[in-house]
Amino acid sequence: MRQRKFYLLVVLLIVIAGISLFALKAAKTPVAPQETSPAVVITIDGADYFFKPNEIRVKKDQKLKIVFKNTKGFHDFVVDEFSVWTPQILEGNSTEVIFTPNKVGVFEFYCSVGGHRALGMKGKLIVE
Ligand SMILES: [Cu+2]
Repeated sequence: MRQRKFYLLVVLLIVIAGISLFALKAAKTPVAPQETSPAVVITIDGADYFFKPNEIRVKKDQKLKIVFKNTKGFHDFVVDEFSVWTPQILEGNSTEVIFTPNKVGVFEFYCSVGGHRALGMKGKLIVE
């Protein structure tokens, strides 16, 4: 009987130790891994009906942050191949989009509002 009590005590201690270790490990695990690679920031102005600059040259797999500033009209910034699509914004506002071009080539960026693309509101994203 005495041996049985001792056995139960040992099992209980092992269980408590296990729970404590698990709790300690859980507390030390970071909530989310931090994104460390910095983005190259490119500012593009948009107006009726052009982008400035209208040519961007970047490196493949380099993270980009496009800051799109609308200086006149109602526009957005779109690159189909990389699923980039900012909100459509009013004159005087700006918006941002972050993406990483993962293929080499020349891709068109454009404004998807009305017929703006056909009116010349487009440019080239050159990925090298
Ligand atoms: Cu536009």
